[in-house]
Amino acid sequence: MSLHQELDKLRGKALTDLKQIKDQDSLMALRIKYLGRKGELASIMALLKQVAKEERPQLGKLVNQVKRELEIAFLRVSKTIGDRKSQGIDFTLPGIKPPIGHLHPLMRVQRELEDLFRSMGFMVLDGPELESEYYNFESLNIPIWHPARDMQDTFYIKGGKPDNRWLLRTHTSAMQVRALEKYGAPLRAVVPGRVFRYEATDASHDHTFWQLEGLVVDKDISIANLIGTMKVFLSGIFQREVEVRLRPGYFPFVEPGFELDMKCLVCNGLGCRSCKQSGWIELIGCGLVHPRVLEFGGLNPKEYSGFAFGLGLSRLVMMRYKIDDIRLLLSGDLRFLEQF
Ligand code: FA5
Repeated sequence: MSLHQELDKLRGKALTDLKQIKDQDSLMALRIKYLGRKGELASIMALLKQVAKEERPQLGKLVNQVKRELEIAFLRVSKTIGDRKSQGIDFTLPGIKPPIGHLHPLMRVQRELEDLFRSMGFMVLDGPELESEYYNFESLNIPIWHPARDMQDTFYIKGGKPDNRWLLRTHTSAMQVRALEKYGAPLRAVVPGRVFRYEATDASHDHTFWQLEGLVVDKDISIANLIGTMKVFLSGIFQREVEVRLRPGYFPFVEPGFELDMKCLVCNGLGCRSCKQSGWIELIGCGLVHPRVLEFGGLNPKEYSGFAFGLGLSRLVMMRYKIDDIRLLLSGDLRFLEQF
């Protein structure tokens, strides 16, 4: 058989073998067999030396042509089986949706509130969760004998000074004097964040929950400013007017102080376990900043006044999504979280 015929035979055999190939491993083996360094084509090329000099250029050209043709054929087969194998896809089947995470409902509402308050000219501040007794209580006019300071009410951390221990902050109000110290007046700020209490938990009380503090200090601030701000942000977050009631409430760091309740949206005011059958849910503590707090913040209460509020953000989320147990929020239960 002439070299020419041998080449032709090899070409035909390789192309026929290629048709049987279904996976990359056998393709690789076939490639080595025909195109490898010690493969069949290489042996034919080695024979070129024995051919008469004048025939060599023509035969060499032919060998290269066959080589190129086979390389292209191998590449084509590799691409088709590669697609199918590496992705494991049958394009006729419906696709598999990859799981994509999303924001926790608490964080979603927190960010909406931040945007809302920013649009009203408020700064958004962050504060430490591990706080000193001074900022959490003392600077808020909560004296040492106040029951809120009780070991049973609060999580104290070992260490710290005997007269200024460390604790997990019980409210975002701990940021009031910190903000006044840093930014002075006039001031418009909100502080969203996690707070902690030694609490017997129930459907509307958790030991770890979120609040959003608001603090406005300027000249001639009145209760009208406080109520106006509450109305704007509540209708902003619920996208409609919501029914609220304001009643007197005692907080040592405001004077006068109020509690704002909202008609329970879980039961539409009919009474359920979330609102303890009352039809109303306690949502916000608020009032005009106590002169002592302004003083602690380095301001003259004769010159400045202000209002402050502490929104129960976790409860707002309950109302917004009609969640009937606050403990679900931090339960980590995906069956719950995937509903949002
Ligand atoms: C305070 O925490 C005050 N710092 C609020 C304040 C700020 C008053 C500024 C005046 C001026 P209170 O303990 O009532 O107050 O909590 C405020 C809100 O947090 C409540 O209205 C309620 O919505 C929410 N809250 C309180 N305790 C819990 C709890 N255990 N679980 C979930 N939410 C709670």
